[in-house]
This record gives sequence, structure tokens and C-alpha cells, in this order.
Amino acid sequence: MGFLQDPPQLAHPYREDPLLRAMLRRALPPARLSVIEPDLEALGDYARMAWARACCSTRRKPVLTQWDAWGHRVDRIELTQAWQEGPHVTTKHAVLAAGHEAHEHARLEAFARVYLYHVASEFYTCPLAMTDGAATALKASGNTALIERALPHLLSRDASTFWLSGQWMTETPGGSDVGNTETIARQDASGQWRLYGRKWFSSAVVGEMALGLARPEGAGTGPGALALFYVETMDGERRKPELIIDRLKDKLGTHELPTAEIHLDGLPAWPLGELSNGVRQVAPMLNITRTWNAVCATASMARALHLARDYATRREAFGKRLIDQPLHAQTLADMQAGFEGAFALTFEVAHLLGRVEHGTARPHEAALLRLLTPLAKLWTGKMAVKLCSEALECFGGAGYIEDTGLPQLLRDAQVYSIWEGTTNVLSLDSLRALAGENIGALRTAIEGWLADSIDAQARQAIHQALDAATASLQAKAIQRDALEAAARGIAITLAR
Ligand code: MFK
Ligand code: FAD
Repeated sequence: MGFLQDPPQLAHPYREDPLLRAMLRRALPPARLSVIEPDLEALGDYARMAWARACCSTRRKPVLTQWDAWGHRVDRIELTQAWQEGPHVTTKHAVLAAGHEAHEHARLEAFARVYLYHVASEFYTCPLAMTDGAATALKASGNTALIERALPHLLSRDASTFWLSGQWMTETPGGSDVGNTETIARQDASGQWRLYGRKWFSSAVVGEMALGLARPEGAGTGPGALALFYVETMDGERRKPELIIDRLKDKLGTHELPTAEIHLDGLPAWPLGELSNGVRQVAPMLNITRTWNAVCATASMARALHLARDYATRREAFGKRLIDQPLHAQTLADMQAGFEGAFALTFEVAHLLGRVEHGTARPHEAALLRLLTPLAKLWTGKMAVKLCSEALECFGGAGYIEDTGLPQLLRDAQVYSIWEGTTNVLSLDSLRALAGENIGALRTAIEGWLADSIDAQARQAIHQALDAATASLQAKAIQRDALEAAARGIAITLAR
């Protein structure tokens, strides 16, 4: 046998990640860091084990069995190994629950765990994000009965009592424009609300509960008439018969994640709050899942870049290691610079979120958080595809070969810019965030945040983008169209 190439090795994602460790040292008091470090170490160990396991096994997709041998409808879903481990790993290391502790660093500490766990989780982080979002929306609703019933399960640190939650928004006529929702909520003779309709993408179909949008019967058209409902999906060990799984989607990536098309045929439901303004009620959930999305996109980039850097020390061409080829080293350095920017923005959002939730943020920082959340989501979503694609190229042909485990990184990255609001929808959302605030106050908050960390040219670009947004927001309808057409450019300038 001739030459055999060393495969890339995954260093310990916590112990050997100077960027993450430096950020945590800067942001957390030393006492907090020592409290969470055992979880970070353990999640790093899990990530390494999962990478080794994935490299020597054929990846599996979940399998839906709709009927048993005797003709009963069963809708049973067989999950991959990482998914079966998901409830145990995440409750043991408080991947979700830590974010709801009563101190200002809670969110940052939880998102550091998410960052380490995500790639190994095979997108178990997707329903986990929705569960975190549901917990946050439930708290915001003030609905004591539902909070008492569901929150202890959602925040449980014990796999046997833990519940996953779905987020049922998208239907066939609209995922961005949920105002087209066709699902109807109808009260039966006993006064119990029941949902009738079809949800077109349901990624947590194995979960125990969901928050879903539906139109109360007789309510008007459009988004304002929608209500937000809480549902439970299980009757003991069996899925409720009013929830029918039509099929699992055949997707470009996120193969291990069971994303289903479902029918609701009278599923019992409880309104979270008023029987209208459901989008406003679900918004706290959206902002949480969008933050998870940014963290997970950043984690995918970290993995791709890490492997590419390692490979550059093992592969030789033209008599030198790739890392010693000036152009290859420059390529990696450019990737690293872009990645570190995305990392900084993402973890700033995580940090701000905790401080805003616990009332320790400075004035105007809530407005800054409202703006930075869609910006971080849209920017990292786009960057993840670009960076994972570049990283695959760093492996040459090997990057294109399935059992290296590399192509999956690129396939999976494509989802970050689509779900939880596409790039355009979030660009428009960032305009909404600008319009909703006193722009002067927001400018002060941005200035305070960036302080001396950017140069005059970057500061001028930010001011120009804010000026364009401000002028157009105050202008008439025709200029409003021009503003919308420019929204992506404004959002990307600000994110950069
Ligand atoms: C591994 C990674 C983990 C991530 C997990 C990913 C799981 C993926 C699962 C999914 O994809 S779930 C489906 C996600 N769907 C979306 O994100 C929907 C995308 N579409 C939008 O975001 C639209 O802009 C929107 C549905 C919000 C438009 O609805 P409307 O009703 O036409 O919007 P409108 O009138 O602007 O907003 C209604 C209210 O909500 C307003 O408040 P008021 O009633 O008080 O005026 C808005 O201010 C408020 N609102 C909207 N977005 C908000 C918000 N408030 C705070 N934050 C926001 N982001
Ligand atoms: P559309 O809304 O039809 O968008 C099509 C295009 O039009 C996009 O490029 C969009 O940017 C653009 N567009 C739309 N409106 C505007 C505008 N005003 N201005 C400019 N451009 C615009 N949904 C759930 O509810 N629950 C889930 O669990 C879930 N899981 C998912 C899992 C996966 C793997 C995927 C891929 C999707 C999932 N979704 C889920 C659905 C996802 O949230 C939607 O696909 C997404 O919000 C986009 O909606 P749509 O598919 O209807 O596209």
C-alpha cells in the first residue's frame, strides 16, 4: 500500500478552545466559571466521543412506522443514538435549565453548553431550542395554571420527567407570513378548545407538548386574529389519537432530526392568553430560538474551521505542510477572522439576554438586544454556509466524501438561514426593531457597546446604515418599498 493520509483530529472543544475560554474568563466571575466548568468539560468529552463514533458508523435517519402488524395506527418514530441520549445528556449537564437560573450570567452559561453540545447532538438542539422558547413564552404569558403544569417538566434536570416542546407555526400557505394560518380552534360542548388543521413542518414531533398558532372559529382573517395555544401530545405512553403524523420530511440536511407533517383532528388545546395577538405572544419564543440558531450556526463553523486547521498541519503539498503554504494559511486566517466576528456578536447577544432578563442591563440595552438578535441570527446563518463550504475545500477531494463526516457540515449549515425566519424576514424584523425604538437612544446604545473596538470607517458605515433606515422609516409608502428592498443591505452592514 502507498501513502496513507492522517485524518483530521478533533481537539477537546472546551479545553483546547482559547476563544471560548477567553470569552468566558472575560464575561464571568471566576466563581461562576468554576461552577460550570465540570459541565463544559463533560460536554466537550461527549462531543469528542460523538465525532469518533460518527466517523466509524453509517449515519441513520429516524424511521416512522405508521401501522403495526395488526393494523393499528401507531405513528412510532425510531430515533438515532444521539437522540436517545439527548434527554440524559442535556438534563444531567443543565444545557437548557441553566439558562433559567436566577442570575444575570444564566443565559451565557447555558449557551456555552449549547455551543459545545450542538454538533454532537445531531440537531437534538432544535427541539431543545423550541423547549427553551416555550418555557420563556409561558413565563411571559403569566398563565399560572400552564406555568405550574409545564414549566417544571421543561426545566427539569431529570430525564425521566423532562418534556420537549414543539413550535407549531408553519403551514402550507405560509411560514414567513403566518397570518395565513388555516388551523382552526373550536370549543366543544364542554367548553374545551380543540385544534383542527395541518402543520407543515413540525420538528419536535416526538415532544410531549407544543405551542401552536390557530384561528379561533369565527375570528377574522389576518395575523392579529390568531391565538396561541398550548397542547399536550401524549396520553401516557401513547401519542394522542387526535395528532396524526402524515410523514417525515426527506431533507437536504439535518437528517437525524425527525421533521414531520402532521394533522390535528380535534387535539385538546388551552389558550396561553387572550384569544388574539398570538404572534405577539409567541415572539418571546422566536427571540430565544433565534439566539439558539446563532449559537448553533457558530458552533458548526467552529467545528468546520477546527478540522480544517488541524488538517492543514497533517497534509502536505508541493513539499510543505498546507499550514506552511502562505496562501492556504491566509485562507484559514480569513476564515478565522470572520468566524471570530460571528462568535463575538453571538455571545454578546447571549450575554445581553441574561442581563436584560435579570434587570441588570444598562438603559437602552433591551433595545440593543431586540436589534442584535435578528442580526446575529441572519448573519451567522449566512456565514455558516460560506464558511463550511470553504472548510470543505480545505480538504480537497476528501471534503466531498461522505464517510469523512465533512459533507454533512455543509448540508446541515443550509438550514440556519431558512428556519426561524429567513434572511429577508429577519432583515425586515431588524427594521421593525429600529422603528420600534427611539433611534437616538439605540445609537447611544450601539456606541456604548462598540466603544473603541471599531475603527472610524466601520463607525461611519454603521451611521450611514442607521441614517438610511431612520430617513426611510419616516418617509411615505413609496419610500417604504425602497427601504424594504434595501433591508438586507442595512442588516448585513449593521451585523458586520
Ligand atoms: C439548532 C438550532 C436551533 C434553532 C431551532 C430552530 C427550530 C426551527 C423551527 C421553526 O422554524 S419554527 C417557525 C419559525 N417561524 C418564524 O420564525 C416565522 C417567521 N416570520 C416572522 O417572523 C414574521 O415577521 C412574523 C410571523 C412575526 C410576522 O407576523 P405579523 O403578525 O404579520 O407581524 P407583526 O404585525 O409585525 O407583529 C405582530 C406583533 O408581534 C407585533 O407586536 P404588537 O402587536 O404589539 O404591535 C410585533 O412587534 C411583535 N413581534 C414580531 N416579531 C417580534 C415581535 N416582538 C418581539 N420580537 C420579535 N422578533
Ligand atoms: P416562504 O415564507 O414561502 O418564503 C419563501 C421566500 O420568500 C424566502 O426566501 C423568504 O425570505 C421570502 N420572503 C417571504 N416574505 C418576504 C418578504 N416580506 N420580503 C422579502 N422576502 C420575503 N416551522 C415550524 O413552525 N415548526 C417547526 O418545527 C419547523 N421545523 C423546520 C425544520 C426544517 C428542517 C425546515 C427547513 C423548516 C422548518 N420549519 C418549521 C419551517 C420554517 O420555519 C419555514 O420554512 C420558514 O419560516 C420559511 O417559511 P416558508 O417555507 O413558508 O417560506
